[in-house]
Amino acid sequence: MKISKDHPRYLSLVIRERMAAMVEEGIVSPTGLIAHGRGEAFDYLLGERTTPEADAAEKAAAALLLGAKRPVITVNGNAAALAARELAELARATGALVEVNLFHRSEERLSKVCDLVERESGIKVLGRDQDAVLEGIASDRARCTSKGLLAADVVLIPLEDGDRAEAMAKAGKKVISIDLNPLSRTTLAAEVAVVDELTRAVPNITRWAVELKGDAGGIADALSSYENEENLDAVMRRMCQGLKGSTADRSER
Ligand code: PTJ
Repeated sequence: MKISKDHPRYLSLVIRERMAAMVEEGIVSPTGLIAHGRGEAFDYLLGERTTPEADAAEKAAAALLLGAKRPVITVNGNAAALAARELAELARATGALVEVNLFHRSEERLSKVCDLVERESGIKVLGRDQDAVLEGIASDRARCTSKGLLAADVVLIPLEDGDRAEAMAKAGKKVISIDLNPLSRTTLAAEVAVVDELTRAVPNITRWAVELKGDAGGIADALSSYENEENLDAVMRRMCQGLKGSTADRSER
C-alpha cells in the first residue's frame, strides 16, 4: 500500500504496514499486532516522543549494560521486525550477546527470526540451539541457551509479557525493560524500566553507551542518580497529563 508522506500519521502507518508484512513472512506472530497496537496507545499518551524520564532510564540502561559481566539482549518477533539492526548496534556498543527467544515458538519461526536478525545486522545470534531452561516460566519461552540468557547477569527485555522478566529477576538477573506500558509485569519486574517506543529507545541507549564507555565514574553516577520508582511515577503522571491534553493538541496527532 502506498502511504503519502504528507499523512500526519505517516511513520505510524509505515510501521504498521511493515508489521503486517512481517506477519505474512512468519516473523511477527499474529498476536504481535495486538501487542503493537497496545504500545501505540500508550505512546499516544506520551506524545510519541522520548520523554525526559525515558531519556534518564535509557542512560541508566546503558550504564547497567556497560557495567555488566555477561549482558544479553533478548529478541522476539516484534523486536526483530522493528529494530533488528538497532538492537545489534546496541550489542556492539555494550558487548552484549543477542539471543532470540519466542513466546509463540516453533522451530521454523525461531530459525526465521534468527535469520532476519543476522541478515539485517551482520551479527551472530544465540537461540537456534536452545540447550537450557529458565526456571519458573510455564511457556516455551523458558527455553534458552546456557551461554546466553541462562548465564546472563543483566538482560535487556524489549516488549513482551511479564512471566520471563519476573523469573529472571527472581533468578538474580538485573532486568532492563523497554515497554510502553508503565504497569506491565515486565516493567514492574525491571531494575531499569524504559517506557519508550522501541525504535526510539534503542538508538538512544546506544548513544548513551557510546558516551559512557570507558568512563567508570560516569557509569557509576548514571546508576546512583537513577531512581526507577520515582521515574515510573513521573511517567504515569505524564500519561495522565497526556489524557488531559487540549483538543487542539489532540487534533494534531
Ligand atoms: O514473537 P513472540 O512469539 O515472542 O511474541 C511477542 C509478543 C509481543 C506477541 C508477546 O511477547 C506479547 O504478547 O507481548 P504483550 O504481553 O502484548 O506485551 C507487549 C508489551 O510491549 C505491551 O505492554 C505493549 O504496550 C508494549 N509495546 C508494544 N509495542 C511496543 C511496545 N513497547 C515499546 N515499543 C513498542 N514498539
